[in-house]
Amino acid sequence: MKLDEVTITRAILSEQSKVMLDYVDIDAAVVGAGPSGLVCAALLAENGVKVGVIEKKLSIGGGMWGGGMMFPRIVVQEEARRLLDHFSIAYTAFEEGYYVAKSVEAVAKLSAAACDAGAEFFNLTTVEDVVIKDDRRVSGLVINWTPVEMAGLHVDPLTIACRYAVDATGHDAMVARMVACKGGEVAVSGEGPMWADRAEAMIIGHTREIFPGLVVTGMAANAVAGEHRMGPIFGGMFLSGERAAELIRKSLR
Ligand code: 48F
Repeated sequence: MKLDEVTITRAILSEQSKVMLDYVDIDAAVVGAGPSGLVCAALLAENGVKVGVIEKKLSIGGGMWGGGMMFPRIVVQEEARRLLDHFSIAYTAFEEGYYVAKSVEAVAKLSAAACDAGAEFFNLTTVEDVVIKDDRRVSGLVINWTPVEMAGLHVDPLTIACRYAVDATGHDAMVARMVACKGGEVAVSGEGPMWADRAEAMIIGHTREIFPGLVVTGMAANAVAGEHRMGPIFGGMFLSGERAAELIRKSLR
């Protein structure tokens, strides 16, 4: 078979343009492809929700790749072990209730699960603003290519519509901050110092719809609430992603 560069180009442009047109209006837009966003997206997609994951970096996986201080292992506690099983992430038992998984495998399996279930990924894409109209609800996201932002180019963004936006942007809680600074009744307290036990216990309660149409999950949920950080234990991230998916699924039903 003789290969033609222009056919390769047409293949990419044609397929991706179709997807982008289709995803201009979606049920759930998950901002950030770290562990909480990936779990949320995978579980939403598994339940038939049309979900797009918008990730500003080239790579998917957020802070999970690096494990603890670049030792590529994550710890997951008993309460979240069923989610390791659900996503077929292998683990070994350490002490009672502590399980250790490979960070690379965790990212790969969560990403694969989200893809298999039908979630679409838009990497290299930064959310730079939100749409809030008279109904005082986040009804869309303003997006641009990350390299545009990095180069400081003056290029206007595009906008997608969503029934729900999920702030899974981690420690910075970027979408919540956008809503707060655009006059939404949202306060972002910022995360507290390390306290793994408390941070993991509280994160599920902090995973909630903080403004109509905006659900926070993962470290963003703790940062909004002024809650502690937890370091490289990831059960809370998985459970928070699951909780966010559950909230949205129930509300869309
Ligand atoms: O930080 P991140 O992994 O978020 P998470 O799911 O997990 C936190 C843990 O990794 C760890 C921890 C717990 O165990 O403390 O830190 O809460 O992933 C957040 C993702 O959001 C992307 C960012 O590149 C990262 O991959 N992101 C941030 N801002 C934007 C964004 C934005 N404006 N638009 C698109 N993506």
